[in-house]
Amino acid sequence: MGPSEEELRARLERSGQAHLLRFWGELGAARRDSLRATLAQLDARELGRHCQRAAEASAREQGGPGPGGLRGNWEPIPAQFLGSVRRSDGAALERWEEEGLRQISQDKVAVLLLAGGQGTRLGVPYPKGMYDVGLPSHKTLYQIQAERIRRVQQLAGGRFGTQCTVPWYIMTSEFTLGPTEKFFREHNYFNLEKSNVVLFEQRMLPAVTFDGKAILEEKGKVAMAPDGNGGLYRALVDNKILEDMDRRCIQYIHVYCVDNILVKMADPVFIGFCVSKEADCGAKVVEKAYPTEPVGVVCRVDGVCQVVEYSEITLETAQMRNPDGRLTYSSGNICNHFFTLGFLQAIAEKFEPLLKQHVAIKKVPFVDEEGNLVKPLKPNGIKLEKFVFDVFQFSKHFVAFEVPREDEFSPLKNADTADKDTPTTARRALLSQHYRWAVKAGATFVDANGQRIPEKHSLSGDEEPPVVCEISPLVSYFGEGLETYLKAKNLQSPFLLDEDVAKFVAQHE
Ligand code: UD2
Repeated sequence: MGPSEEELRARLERSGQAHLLRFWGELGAARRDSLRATLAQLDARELGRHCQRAAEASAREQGGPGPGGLRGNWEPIPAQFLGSVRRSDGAALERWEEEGLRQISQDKVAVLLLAGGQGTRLGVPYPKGMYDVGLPSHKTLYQIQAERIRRVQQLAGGRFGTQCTVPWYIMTSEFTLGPTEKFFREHNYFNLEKSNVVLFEQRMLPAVTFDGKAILEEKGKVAMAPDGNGGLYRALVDNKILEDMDRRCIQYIHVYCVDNILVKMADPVFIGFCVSKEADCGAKVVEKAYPTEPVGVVCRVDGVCQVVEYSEITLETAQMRNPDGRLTYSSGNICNHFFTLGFLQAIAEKFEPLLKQHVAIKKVPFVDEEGNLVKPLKPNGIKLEKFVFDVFQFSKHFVAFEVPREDEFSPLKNADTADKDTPTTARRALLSQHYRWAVKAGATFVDANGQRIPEKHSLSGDEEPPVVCEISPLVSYFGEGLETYLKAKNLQSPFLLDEDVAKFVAQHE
């Protein structure tokens, strides 16, 4: 039932938010119940404090230099904390891979997907993970990820003779939970064990005006947004996820964002690298492509490893270059993080309240005093968000690991009207990678007349491959094992190597 109208009104008055009931008299029973439920869940005192904090934080941001200004003693991430695929020899990479696979084979590794974002830039009304970028298979991002989990389980289990599981934790929000759950159910959890796919929900926070009033988006609805991907740490506690991990004897967690089509889930090399270095916290990075690329920069400020987000770094800092012409702050965050369970427990128990509140100033539609719906032309609202990487400062042993962009990073952020990070660029990055794998495995592509199509050997992720070749993650996780199916084969474009084709070839060899 929740609090009565009088109780609600009294509480909201005490926290300076009584305007939220302005249209109460006009609301029907259903809308009253829903507004009451939102307000009850917010807790009036907490709401008052949140509104005040938001107004203060935005006033501070607008007043002085942003946190990305050159305050404090900045330096790029020192070499001793930075591993690199390109700068490591084959033996080291194999050792890390072996170590990672060993941990996976012993059921000590979980993956955790951050999928609570609204995907505003892409502009689709459903969760981004359900997006199909137009591959020949028409697999969605969720399906690709599920299949990579299945494959890495097979690889680790095969190497060490175990049956192992990589549980998949998925953080959603009010916007994404329902459709994500339904999608997984309809697709039979992509043949993963349902009990090993754990969906949970992050909290929502109200958007606030510059003078500290929560915004009514409709007469009976407060404008709410997820509390940022750093809302993860509260959500882990709210939903008892750390207990679940502990019960499963998980020790290492790979956290990643939903939209990178090349993401290597539970990447054995990254896990093995972090475990070998005895890190409690780690981040994958790529070399930044250009100064204003929308990725955070991993660096040290006053001796503390952290990420300075792209929205908060000054242009001047972002553009700084070394004498050799390379960007000084070149370690681009790709939202792929490694945490030990012990580290996450320490964050949950001690440090979460200390995480910074980041301010985003947005145009938030609202109802005016007369009840008219207004779509503001200028920003009018403040949203406070926490960032997932802000816990790095509490790490006792932080490492970063640089990976080749063309193998590991192609995010889907924008609709195809933009020129970067679109469905087209994501599709191209994946198909280029699969083409490179196929050529390396000894495949030859021929046209309709049987004429050989000359290979392109040094194809970057930005270039259209000469043919269309897609390889199912169920057949190969990082290009391994393809010779069996592709060596000395003449293939015609478009070529799709899925599980059935692989089985057929294996049976007829
Ligand atoms: C993120 C990183 C940025 C860079 C970039 C690479 C953060 C804060 N920034 O920026 O440094 O690595 O990715 O692609 O990590 N999400 C939630 N709940 C929320 C908000 C977001 O789960 O309340 C998820 C979202 O679904 C996505 C991930 O967090 O999977 C990243 O969110 P984003 O796309 O808004 O982040 P972006 O591109 O600004």
